[in-house]
Formats: sequence, C-alpha cells, structure tokens
Amino acid sequence: MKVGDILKALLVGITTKYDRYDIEYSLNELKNLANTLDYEVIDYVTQSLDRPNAATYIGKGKLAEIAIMVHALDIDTVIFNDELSPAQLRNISNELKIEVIDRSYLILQIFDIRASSKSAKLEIKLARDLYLLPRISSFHENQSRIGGGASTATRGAGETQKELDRRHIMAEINHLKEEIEKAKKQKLNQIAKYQKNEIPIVALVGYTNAGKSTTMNTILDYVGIGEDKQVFAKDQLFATLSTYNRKITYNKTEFMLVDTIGFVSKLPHNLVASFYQTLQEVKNADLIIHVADSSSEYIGNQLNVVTEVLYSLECDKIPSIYLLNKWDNTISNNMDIPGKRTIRYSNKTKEGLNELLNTIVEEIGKSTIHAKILVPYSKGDIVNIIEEKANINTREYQEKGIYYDIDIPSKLYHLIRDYDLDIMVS
Ligand SMILES: Nc1nc2c(ncn2[C@@H]2O[C@H](COP(=O)(O)OP(=O)(O)OP(=O)(O)O)[C@@H](O)[C@H]2O)c(=O)[nH]1
Ligand SMILES: [Mg+2]
Repeated sequence: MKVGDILKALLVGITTKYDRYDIEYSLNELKNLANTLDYEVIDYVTQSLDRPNAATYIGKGKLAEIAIMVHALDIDTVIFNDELSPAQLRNISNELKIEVIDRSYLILQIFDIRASSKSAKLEIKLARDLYLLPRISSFHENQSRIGGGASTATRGAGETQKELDRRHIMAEINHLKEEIEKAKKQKLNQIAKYQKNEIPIVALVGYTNAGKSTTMNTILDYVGIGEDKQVFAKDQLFATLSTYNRKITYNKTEFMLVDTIGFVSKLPHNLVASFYQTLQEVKNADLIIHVADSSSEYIGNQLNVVTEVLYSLECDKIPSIYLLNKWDNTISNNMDIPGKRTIRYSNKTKEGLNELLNTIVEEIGKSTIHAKILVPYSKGDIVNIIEEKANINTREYQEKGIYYDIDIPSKLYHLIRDYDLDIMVS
C-alpha cells in the first residue's frame, strides 16, 4: 500500500446472542477506524451465528459469497469486526486471496502511526509484535500477493525470511519488555512523588474523540497556564496516546489534571495489557471525570464501553462524575445520567466550566472511602499509614493481623489497595 492510496474495503461482522452492542453501532465504529487509515468502506456483510466459526469466523457459504463480492466490487481489503485467530486469518486469506485484516490490526496500526512519546511507542510496538508473531505466515502471504504472488522459485527463500522475521520479533519482544519495565519504574516513582505531596489526581477519561484534551486545554487556559502547556487535540480517533499531567490551582486548591488515551470497544487485549502502564494515573486517581460526547447518537454505547474498560482496569470504585461535553451541539436537551453527578458542558461556549471546576474542588475535598481490611502483622508500614491518616471506626487484633474498619482518604486507599489485602469498599 502506498501512502495516500485509498483502498476499497469490505467490512464483515457477525452477531451472536452474547453481543453487548448492536451490529450497526459496532460496524459504524469499525468504519470510523478504517477511514482513519484511508480505507474507503464500500459495503458490509453480516451474519447471525451462535458463535464465530472456529475455522473461518463466518460460515463457509458466507465466505464464498464474500469471495464473489470481492471480485464484483473490486475490493482491495476485507476487514473483520473481531480479532481473528491465526488459523481463521490463514484460512480466510487463502480463500479470498486479497488482503485480510481484523479490528485489532486496524487499531494497532492507528496507534502505531499516532504514537509520539517514547513510552507509547514501546508499548504499541510490543502489542503489535505479540499480535503478529503467531500470524506471521498470513502476513507474508498477504505481502507476496500484493507484490504479485510468490513464485515456486522464491518460496524457499520466503520460508527462510519467515523464520528470520520470527526470530527478529521474538528478540524484539524481549528487548521491549525490558525497556517497558524500566519506564514503569520511573513512572511509579513519579506517582509516588505526587502521593507523598498528597496532590489529588483528577483524570479525564472517555471514549476517543469525546473532547478530553480540549477540556484539559480549556481548564489550562482558564486558570492562566501558558500556551506551551496545552495538549494536542484534534477531530480524529486516538489523537492522544500518552497521558499528560498538568498541575492546576483553582480556588486555592491544587490538583494534578491528567489527560488520557481514548477508548473504543473491543480494544485488542495486548494493547490494553500494555496500556495498563500508561493508564497508571487513572488507577491512582482520586476523581475520574468521564467525558462523553453528547452530540453523538451513540453516546449510550460509548458510555458503556468506557465503563467496561474502567471496570477491567479496576477503576470502577474511584469516585467519578460525568461531563456531557459538546453540549453546544447535543442531540437531546433532556439528556441525563441517573444516579451520578452529571454536568452539561461545552468547550465552545464554556457552559458548565465553573460548575466543573467547583465540583472537582468539592469532590477531591470529600473523597474518603470506607474500607474493612485485614492487615497482616508483617505490614508495619501499612499499619502506620492507617494509624496516622485514617479515621478508625474499629480495630480488632486477630490471629492473622489487625482487622480494621476505617474511613480513609481515597488517595491512601489506592496506596494500600496495592498490597493485595482483604479490602471491602462500601
Ligand atoms: N462542538 C464541540 N466540539 C468539541 C467540544 N470539545 C471538543 N470538541 C471537538 O472534538 C474533537 C475531539 O477533541 P479532542 O479533545 O481531541 O478529543 P479527545 O477526547 O482528547 O480524543 P482522543 O485523544 O482522540 O481520544 C475536536 O475536533 C474538538 O474541537 C465542544 O464542547 N463542542
Ligand atoms: Mg485527546
């Protein structure tokens, strides 16, 4: 593929009874991802199945239909809506004989192009290598087809190349893991520093393109922080691929505002695993501002996607508020999210900006968590933190340790949570 070439794509998805999102939403999301990489989506095919076919993802008959469509519509690439197993990718590629990719590969490619910080680059490379390693044969076949097909004479050389590539990727994976481990230590030191200074962390989290970075910039501007501290914001998927921290002072209250990576549904698991690191700040946040795009007809699905990712990051217990962003262009003036603090907000008109800042100050001021924990006698450091900083409701000396019922500032709760103790939040 040459840079700037538009490739004609066909999307393929299945619906099963286990689906969390309707297929229309899911394929629309896939189309947006494909457009980001300069694919033009010509058509799509769906099939209802009990579960994906182990060999070919969709049924064999459907695959034959797709082969005819590929020919009739002059399709360059077929994009599948879920991650294909190495066997599925191989079988489908052999049948269709054109470029076949899946949702994970598409997302990995976008991340790869967008990554600018060193740590994001390392993490994306690792996720991509882990994805490619078991699929290397299919990608070689793809390449040789695009290049006119491997002749019998060059096939032997291709095998050697494949083996070399495999070894190269394996070596790179080991190297990347080491580098990421080093970066992780640095990051943990940085977080420990905020915690020592007890600066509350407020994280902007949300679906990609919801307006997190623009909100960060609006707040920076409002509190008079210079333009050089502004973050990159643009109308595109995954504009932000690292976390950015900015110290804010508002009404004599200091907090660390954190801009983060946007989410989509079905993020490749290798990517989520490697981004756990980048998302450490979210795990350590005192308050999460869930930024949602009120101008999107898919806002309901997008809220669910983000809630699920937060759950998988174990961030669902952190106090959070909803920011209904782009209110200047909302699809409904009656929108609300029951049971949660919700602010109608716009970066364009600045509606809701004062409410947002006042709410942040209020929420971080009151953020305490009620926990019941059994602290082993060997964990003297944690006992000290609790005795000094927590409000102790009851303390029982048991055989295995001290059983506390406490109210603790959420900042410290995150510190002690890392010790894998028996903690209950109520
Ligand atoms: N109409 C309108 N557009 C907005 C508003 N806030 C942000 N946008 C636009 O939404 C687009 C995405 O904004 P970003 O701030 O980059 O979104 P993000 O959530 O950081 O996106 P990623 O980093 O890609 O996940 C940009 O074109 C913004 O100008 C708003 O309040 N109203
Ligand atoms: Mg952003």
